[in-house]
Amino acid sequence: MEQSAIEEILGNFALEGKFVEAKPFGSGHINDTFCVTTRTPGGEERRYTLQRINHAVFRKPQQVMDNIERTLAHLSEKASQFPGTKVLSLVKTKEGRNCVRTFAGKWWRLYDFIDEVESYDNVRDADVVYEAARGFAQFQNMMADLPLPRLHETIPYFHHTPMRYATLEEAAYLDIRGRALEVANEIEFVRKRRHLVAHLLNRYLKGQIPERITHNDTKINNALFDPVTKKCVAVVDLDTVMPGLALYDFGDMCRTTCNTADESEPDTDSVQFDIKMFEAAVSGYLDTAHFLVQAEIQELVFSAWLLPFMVGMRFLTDYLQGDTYFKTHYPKQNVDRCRTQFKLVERIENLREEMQAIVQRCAKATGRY
Ligand code: ADP
Ligand code: GN1
Ligand code: MG
Repeated sequence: MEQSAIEEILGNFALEGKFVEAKPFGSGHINDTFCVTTRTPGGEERRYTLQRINHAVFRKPQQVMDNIERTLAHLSEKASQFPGTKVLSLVKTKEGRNCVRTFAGKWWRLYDFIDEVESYDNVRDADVVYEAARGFAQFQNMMADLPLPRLHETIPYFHHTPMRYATLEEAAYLDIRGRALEVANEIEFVRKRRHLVAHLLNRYLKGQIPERITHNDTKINNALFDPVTKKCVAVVDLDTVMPGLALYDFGDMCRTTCNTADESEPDTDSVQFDIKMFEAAVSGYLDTAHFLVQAEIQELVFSAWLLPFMVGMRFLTDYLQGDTYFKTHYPKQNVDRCRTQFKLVERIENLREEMQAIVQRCAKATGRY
């Protein structure tokens, strides 16, 4: 994108200093993110995070922004009780709005850039995983008493696994790009496990697992860390903060923190589920998420299985539908992504008992059983 076009968009916001440059930033699959630098008349540099909200994914961007504004106001009120926590801060437009819709119909928002932090796409350090789990659990803790009304569902049925399965079957049936044969093994992989897709949802519908306010995208790169203390200091990517199950956040966290390979790794032999990282995730989560009920603790292992399964289905569906949802950087990236997720699923199936023992040990250590 041209620097001049970015400068024009920035002209809508009440930012400090004159535009210097904007660089593409981060490795998110959905929004377009830029790190913007400005210079004040006194010669000081300021940094901002400019994002185009992907409105093909988030059909009601104004609802996303209203959720985020409420979330940030609530987190900021509580931040003083949690020393070291940094809260994202939105830069308003000159008219006092939380985002801009351009004449071209694109939606943009601006945050202060959180400086002196690190983010990782992949981790092999148990201390960092413990911290990520603690950080996401703390986020759930802080959001637990958000005053009503209920947050908007920014993507309806986002973690509704039976719906994700039905969409995959429909995509395979319609096969608009003629790709179904090529991924027949992956489709079969899903079908063999279809009896499991409604398990958590059923427990929720029976009232055994409660609805909470959850982040819903707890990928490790959505947590920011202090490079010196290695503490998780902020949680970003708040577009999907909405009502959900705590277990989805836990499972999604394991999906990226316990995978020894990259999400797009073409060599699935190198995809292992690192049990040490799982132990760190369980321990960080249970040490911090004091609100969890017994049924949630019982299902931690299942959720660590379910999330790679569900995200793998979504990558597969996107491939069948022509790669329109997730950003891809080469032709069959969604197939590689799907295969890494399904390899993780298989690894977890072989480690289930060991994982359950870890949960029991950690639960005991925190006085749960
Ligand atoms: P996407 O929805 O595309 O994943 P994110 O909001 O997650 O977009 O932003 C992409 C990446 O940019 C994040 O993973 C994070 O590492 C980094 N990031 C986002 N916002 C900030 C911020 N305010 N300060 C510093 N880094 C940020
Ligand atoms: C997307 O935006 P990003 O890259 O943090 C996706 C998640 C998937 C993830 C897979 C809104 O997350 O649900 O789990 O890719 N976000 C949305 O890597 O669909
Ligand atoms: Mg992200």
